Amino acid sequence: DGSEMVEVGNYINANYAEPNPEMLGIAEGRNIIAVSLESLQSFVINEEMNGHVITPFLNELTNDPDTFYFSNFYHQTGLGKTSDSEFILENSLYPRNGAAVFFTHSGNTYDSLSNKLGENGYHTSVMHANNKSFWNRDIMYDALNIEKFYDVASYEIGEGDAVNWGMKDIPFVKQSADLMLDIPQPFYTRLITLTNHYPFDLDEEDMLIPQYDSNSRTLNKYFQSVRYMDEAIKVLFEDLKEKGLYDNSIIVMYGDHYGISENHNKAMGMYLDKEITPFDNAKLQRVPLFIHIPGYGKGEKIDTVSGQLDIRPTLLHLMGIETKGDMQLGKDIFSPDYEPFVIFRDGRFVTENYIYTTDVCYDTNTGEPAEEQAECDQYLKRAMDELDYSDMIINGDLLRFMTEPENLENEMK
Ligand code: GP9
Ligand code: MN
Repeated sequence: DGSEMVEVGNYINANYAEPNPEMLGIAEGRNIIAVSLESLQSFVINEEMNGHVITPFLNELTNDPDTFYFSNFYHQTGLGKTSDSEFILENSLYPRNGAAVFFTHSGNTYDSLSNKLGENGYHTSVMHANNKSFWNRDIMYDALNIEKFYDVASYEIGEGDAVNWGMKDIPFVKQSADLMLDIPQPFYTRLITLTNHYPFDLDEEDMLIPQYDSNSRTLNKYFQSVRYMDEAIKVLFEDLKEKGLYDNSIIVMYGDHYGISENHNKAMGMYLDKEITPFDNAKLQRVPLFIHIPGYGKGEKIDTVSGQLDIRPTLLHLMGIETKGDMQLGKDIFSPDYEPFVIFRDGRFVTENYIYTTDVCYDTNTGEPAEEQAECDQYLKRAMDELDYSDMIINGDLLRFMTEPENLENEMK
């Protein structure tokens, strides 16, 4: 109700992180091309598998002067997997616990990234070669004010173009770049890749490295499948350049959620050469984030602890769009007020010094339980509060009060 709105609003205002004046608007007016990297976790970046480089193109980007690469960045998704990552990116709110918010709250009012960019003259869309109703996307995209959904019907899937869950990523990114040529600029489009999805099956010709040799067929195929996705991203960059879409765009790429679950701890332990503890499992929730700004030249590797909820404010500020007063729970990672504190949907959290999981406060430096378990207590309380506030916003459909303030006035009478 209205009083919840006031309480949540106070919390959000108190936690607002101002944009960094040096970063505000550095990508203003450019097109935004976001890429959801299916099931991509950070543990493969800048690493090898039995002597084979797994992500050669992305590795190059981690050292590229036009790129910010975030190496300590966490997914914050729950059961809604890809759809949760979309929800987080668009709204900077937590998804729901135990249910996919794309199904349960598609009737809400949202102030999404797409909505905000739309208000600033952008044409907004999503590109994904799957049925439009998967994850209830067609309905939720209306609620998120996404102008156009290029679903499977927008793609031509020729012979040999499909594997595993559907259209292969390489033909998908090529046709997506073609589709972009028809969108009036500036545009914000989000590509959702699909090939690197469990069970990670590929056609022979797309196996660019061998499989791994553990007791987990899933992990064995994962490396090979990730290698194919890396190739697809390289093709996307080439195509954007060829089509003249590259120079005037910003490309934001992020892993949507983990691909290898805890069921494969034994095989993962063999690959990482250590026994996987709950501390390691939490660290394995890192997914890569790349913000690539052609011609920028001052990119860096950033090891700040950060998470998916931070993308919306960070990106909007880079585009020169302010977010003060927005009902978002993430923070601009470049802000001088940024606090490294990432809360997972299931209540685990990560700070610079601690990782809290399975009711234990771990020291991030040693990976062992902290000597003072109470060090986590203040964060634990805040983590619970923040998840509650997010649930309050979603369950109470509080954003309707933003678009129709008279509703709030009436409720407060
Ligand atoms: C399906 C794709 C994969 O359209 O987004 O979904 P996931 O299983 O990863 O949530
Ligand atoms: Mn996914």
